Amino acid sequence: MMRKDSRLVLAIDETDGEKALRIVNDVKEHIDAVKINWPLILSAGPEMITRLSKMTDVICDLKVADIPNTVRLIVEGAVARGAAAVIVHAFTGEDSLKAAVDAAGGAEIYAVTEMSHPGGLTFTAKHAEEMTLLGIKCGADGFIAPATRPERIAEIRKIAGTKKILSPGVGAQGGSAASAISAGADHVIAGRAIYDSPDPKKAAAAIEEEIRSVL
Ligand code: NUP
Repeated sequence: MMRKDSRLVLAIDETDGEKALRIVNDVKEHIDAVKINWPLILSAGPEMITRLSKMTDVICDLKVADIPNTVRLIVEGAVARGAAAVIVHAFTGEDSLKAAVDAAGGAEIYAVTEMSHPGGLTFTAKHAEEMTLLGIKCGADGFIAPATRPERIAEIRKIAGTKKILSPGVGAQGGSAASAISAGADHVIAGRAIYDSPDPKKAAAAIEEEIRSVL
């Protein structure tokens, strides 16, 4: 189970592997986990999952969207490399989502509900509540909900109950950490606002402080 201390997760989409490791090392006292996505895995290799897992919990944001057998293979591969959690899509339906939960073992599965970018309104927003219900039915540990629309975090929280909510979209996408936490997020996810900053440690500390101010 992920720490719930600063309530901040760093999305490390920096594509230079060594730089990514330096940044995570620099900010690790301000974050509960690091989230790794395809850009870093494709540029620096899946061994980044293992290397980062020696520093903090690693959430693999693979947004898995496939048939159950493929979902199982991907989730098993991420967990074997040291992932503490894997993010999957929920629109694939009950069998695929259940396959992710079954394959995770002791790791956590987070299902995407409504995506944070403007295009997230086209399809995902219309089915976010249903996808949350499906996630609960399948035994997901939590959900991804948009910091760019805190009112939607509040709606998803009503359905999610005590399940965890992680909210991306803080900073570069215009969302506020304080608003997301106040709306019911357990953790906020911030990427560019930290790793693209001239002083990532200071940027992470500032977000941590903003979160603390509304707790
Ligand atoms: O709805 C989502 N929005 C989103 O931004 C679901 C996500 N997983 N993400 C991810 O969060 C996105 O892929 C990126 O890795 C991170 C946000 O990064 P930034 O906008 O803070 O730089």
